[in-house]
Amino acid sequence: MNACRICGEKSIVEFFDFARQPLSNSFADAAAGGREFAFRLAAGFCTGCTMAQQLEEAPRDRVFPADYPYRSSESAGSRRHFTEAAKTLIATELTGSDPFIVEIGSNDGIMLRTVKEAGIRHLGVDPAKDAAELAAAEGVRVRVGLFAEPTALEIRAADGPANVVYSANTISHIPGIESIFDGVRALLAPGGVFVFEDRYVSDIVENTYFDQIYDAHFYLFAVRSVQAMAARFGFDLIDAEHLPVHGGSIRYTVARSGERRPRASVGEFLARERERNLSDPDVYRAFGARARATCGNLTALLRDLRAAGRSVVGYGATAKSATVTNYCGIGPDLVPFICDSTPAKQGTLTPGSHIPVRPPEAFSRPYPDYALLFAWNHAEEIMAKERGFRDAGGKWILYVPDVHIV
Ligand code: JHZ
Ligand code: ZN
Repeated sequence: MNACRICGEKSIVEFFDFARQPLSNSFADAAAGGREFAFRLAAGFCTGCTMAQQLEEAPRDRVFPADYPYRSSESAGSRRHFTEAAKTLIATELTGSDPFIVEIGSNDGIMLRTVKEAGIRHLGVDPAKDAAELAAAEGVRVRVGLFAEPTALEIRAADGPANVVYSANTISHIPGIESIFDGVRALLAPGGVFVFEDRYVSDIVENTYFDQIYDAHFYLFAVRSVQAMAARFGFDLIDAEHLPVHGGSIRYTVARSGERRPRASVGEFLARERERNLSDPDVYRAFGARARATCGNLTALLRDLRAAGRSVVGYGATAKSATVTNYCGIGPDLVPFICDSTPAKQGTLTPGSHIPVRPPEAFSRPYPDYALLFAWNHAEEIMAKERGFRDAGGKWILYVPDVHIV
């Protein structure tokens, strides 16, 4: 039995085994043709502290290399979301004299651009050098590297303590999470807050978003498990807010223990999670069974369409799609290419499944009969942008919450 990465108890119940999987963002490696790194992707639930997590970890320097291709500002929805996030922090937590905010995993600087424009002191930290350079080109202050206590101490010595440490879609990606909390403790000013957003396991389970499990997403956070984790490292969870991004996320706000009174939202989420039996391993096992059924239904549909001579193209070479294509066994024979707007992904191959990635312009030359939407979390934006596809009689295939055609 595996030991929990948070509480150390040997109390993890395995609920899904995806077998060997590649790294979800290693598009360039796949295209280079050598042997691709693979690891066992499996998920379990800790009956001790309630944290859902992976059973084996892919090395972080491989998961987040200098040429990590994901760009946070690639979608209009994401740009809007991070502009709003920055404005909210500016209005609520960055109101004192000469405030300072540090972002862990700042990517191309999309959130900090708004902070910079407001004239507020800031620093982004990210190991993805290529993305950090894009942030710097926008005038955002960045430091290339991983965030941990030594980094935090250096930042504090140079810039003073931070009123806010913010992070989106990053904290759940870091197995050795104590290094993050040690760093935050060293960096936060008295009364400061650590605000982080990550996908919500309740939404994942409820909607069978099995593709949200891949190398980077080491933990699947819930309000209860995050509260327990924060307490373990000397912090109180003082607020939780549901966000619609990525199929449902939560913005957690934590403060040093005893510094701030928790808001009512925390208790409300805990009650809802009890109602949904989110601490019952059977709920996760049932999710696993539904995910297997989805895979079977999706490959059956794609094979039927191929047999009927219908063309299918993928849309959005997401990290999530690595799990779908590799676990379900979908290769270029069923989906000959995937369109994606990210320049760093175009001209490469999808990790493991080796489906060519092409620019969105390839979509209409000519339109396929069907498009498999891997970027389902951007459905509205993409379907609006690709209105011509529907007008030409094209149909979208979705596989969450189950396989259906729209
Ligand atoms: P999207 C990544 O996951 C990785 P992914 C990471 N682990 C994470 O947690 C989240 O992001 C935040 C393309 N696209 O956002 C761009 C179009 O082609 O679902 C992207 O490659 N046309 C850090 O990769 C992909 O789809 C469009 O119009 O699952 C979307 O990726 C739009 C809107 C997007 O995240
Ligand atoms: Zn645990």
